[in-house]
Amino acid sequence: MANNIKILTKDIGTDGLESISVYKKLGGYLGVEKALKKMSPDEVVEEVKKAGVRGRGGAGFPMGMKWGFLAKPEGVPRYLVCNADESEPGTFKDHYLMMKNPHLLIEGMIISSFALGANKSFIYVRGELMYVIHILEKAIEEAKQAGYLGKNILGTGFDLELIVQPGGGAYICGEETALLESLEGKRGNPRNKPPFPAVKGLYQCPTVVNNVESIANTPWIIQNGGEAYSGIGIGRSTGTKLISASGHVKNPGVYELELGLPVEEFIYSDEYLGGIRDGHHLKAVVAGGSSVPILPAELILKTAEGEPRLMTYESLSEGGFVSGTMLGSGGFIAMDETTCIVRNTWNFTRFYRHESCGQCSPCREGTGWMEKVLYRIEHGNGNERDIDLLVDVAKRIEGNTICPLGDAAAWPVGSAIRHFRDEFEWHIKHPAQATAKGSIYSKS
Ligand code: L3W
Ligand code: SF4
Repeated sequence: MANNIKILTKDIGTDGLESISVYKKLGGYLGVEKALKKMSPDEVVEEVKKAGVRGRGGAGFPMGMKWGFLAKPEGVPRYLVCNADESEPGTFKDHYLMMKNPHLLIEGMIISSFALGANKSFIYVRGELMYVIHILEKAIEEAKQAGYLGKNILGTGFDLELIVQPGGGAYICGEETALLESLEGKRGNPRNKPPFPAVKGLYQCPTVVNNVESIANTPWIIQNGGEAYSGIGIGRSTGTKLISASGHVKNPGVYELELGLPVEEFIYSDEYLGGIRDGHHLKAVVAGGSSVPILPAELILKTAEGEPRLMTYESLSEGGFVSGTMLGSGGFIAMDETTCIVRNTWNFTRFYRHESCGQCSPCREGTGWMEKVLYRIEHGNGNERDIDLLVDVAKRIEGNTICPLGDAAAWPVGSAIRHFRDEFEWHIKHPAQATAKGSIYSKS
């Protein structure tokens, strides 16, 4: 592993970085100069493939492979859409990156649009982040004035119009096909896949949808080469990853770390989270945003086989859904022993019930049902059959819906019961204590 390399955050902290003059002084837009003047679109795609960078929105799908799937029918426009609708509970890294270094994303959008042959590209930003939208619009105007956007960019003949679109204000609009519907001016309902957006996306034209962090990696990849990028990280988890850390840790915030860092080092070293708040200890972690399975402390630090768990796609999912989880979008939520897992699970489920678009019955009905059962357990009205009922409902949702929101609602419930069943049973057996104000589960 390289040592503590920063690709996305290296300049953050420099005064005035959001202005093009400061960004350029630090080497900004050299990636665009190189890609547009010295490389062909296919050569840019090739470098991204070599880099092995995996989609940073949550699914980890190889970015270069997705680019390679883009259909290119004669005379049909192609689009690049940046998914900046970050709404996953526990995930706030794209927000941070756009706010602190907007030109990095814009430079990435220009390089990526050039590679894909898109002349009109969109950044779909979570609607609540109006100030981020203003920062991006200002930066786009500066880039236009400097000749990096518009017609005949840098005299190369490449045209690009870049549009910032405020999101529809719903979590589901971050699902790529719901996002495309919303961008077309419709209600953000997910579409069935296939066809994938790479074949039929925006206005039924071939479209690549990539996350902010994925696109922001491209200027570095072009400047340093795909091979250099793939030399960072471990195995198929190449490069660095932004992690947004929250919960009961001493130093919450956004961190860029090289993939492969041991989870234990990430939690306990002063360079990162600095450990759990004084007088408390780690109980559980949700490593990749609220949608991924929760793990108890012993399984997040080490796999069931006793191997140290690493911050990689592979290591975090080691053990499958029996004893593993997912890196997901990198929303790392650490909980100490004062956390009531039943309450936490109810809270997550309440979120998914509220955000379900209602198109498929297992998700629409199942999230509501799980929320009601969790509410009654948490509020002292649970009965012995409720735990198995929750497991059953979660299983019936999983894999049976149009989009991943259904799975995302089922996994936290299934994993919380798998690892903390005694806590659910305690709530049912001790209704008075479970309902006490500020009730915290305690085995004592
Ligand atoms: C062409 C094929 N394209 C796959 C593309 C597909 C998409 C990407 C990944 O969900 C996950 C979800 C959340 N031809 C293709 C193809 N593609 N096969 O590859 O696709 P998929 O279906 O694996 O995932 P997804 O629909 O993108 C994303 C999880 O992320 N998640 C969500 C976090 C939410 C945020 C946020 O708020 N920003 O990050 C966290 O873990 O549960 O499993 O582009 O088109 N044959
Ligand atoms: Fe809508 Fe839920 Fe179906 Fe996704 S899984 S399409 S959110 S009802």
